[in-house]
Amino acid sequence: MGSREHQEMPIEYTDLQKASPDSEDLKMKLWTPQPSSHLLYGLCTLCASLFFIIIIIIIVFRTPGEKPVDRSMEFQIGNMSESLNSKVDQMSQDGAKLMEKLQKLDAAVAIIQGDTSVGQVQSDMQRVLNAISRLTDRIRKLDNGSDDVCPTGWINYQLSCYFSSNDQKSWTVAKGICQAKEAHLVVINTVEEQNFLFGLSKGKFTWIGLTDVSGHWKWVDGTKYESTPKIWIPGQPDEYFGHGLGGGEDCAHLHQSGEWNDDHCSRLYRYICEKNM
Ligand SMILES: [Ca+2]
Ligand SMILES: [Ca+2]
Repeated sequence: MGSREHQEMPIEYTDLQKASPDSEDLKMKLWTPQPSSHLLYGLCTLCASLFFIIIIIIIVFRTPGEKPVDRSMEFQIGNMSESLNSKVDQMSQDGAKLMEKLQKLDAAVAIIQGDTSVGQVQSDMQRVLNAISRLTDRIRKLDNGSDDVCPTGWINYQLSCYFSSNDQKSWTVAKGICQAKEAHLVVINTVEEQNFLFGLSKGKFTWIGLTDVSGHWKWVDGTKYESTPKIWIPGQPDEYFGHGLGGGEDCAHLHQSGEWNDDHCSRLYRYICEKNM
């Protein structure tokens, strides 16, 4: 089209030469397109708007770039959750173990309360009642002017009467002699009684009512071995087998020091009987 306009220019110029210089037609023919300031302003505004739109798009598309941080946080939260679950499981297991231990303790307490302690308390109460009865008899005898709280030949100490032999017998024979006297081979309940008996034995070998012929040390009157003092000579009881008498050593006696030794029950030693006052 542009080339056709240039080709038509000579024709129009000829027409212009014919036309009046002030005519509107001439002014229209002489006009050439010029960029206006409004158009430039509009273009600038459009460019600026596009620039800002691009900036906003860049910012918007840069936001997903922060997702690795979010994923890292999600990963850390996941790890914390797993760790927390693991700790909860561990606490649950610990709780089960603790409950099991408590049940065992409860069972142990029940056994102690139902067996040893109650039995021992009952035994002690019976001993106290017997002692009260004997004290009553003693007071009655004293009121009647009698001072023989123990039979002739017996020695009183605290709530018991003691018979110290001059002859020597085997442990088994000595036990029988004491029973015949309505007594028993002496049972050492306290350190004080031990000290008294040491004086009574005068440093002689003397049988006491303690034996492990059954495999466990027992007092002849049923007193629990665990509840009494144990005054063995250091290294005793040694269950010595080298004496040539057969077997080991199952019977206890006071040694010269008053401390205890286990010896063969057939040995002939002095003995001490004990019975309640
Ligand atoms: Ca005793
Ligand atoms: Ca011994």
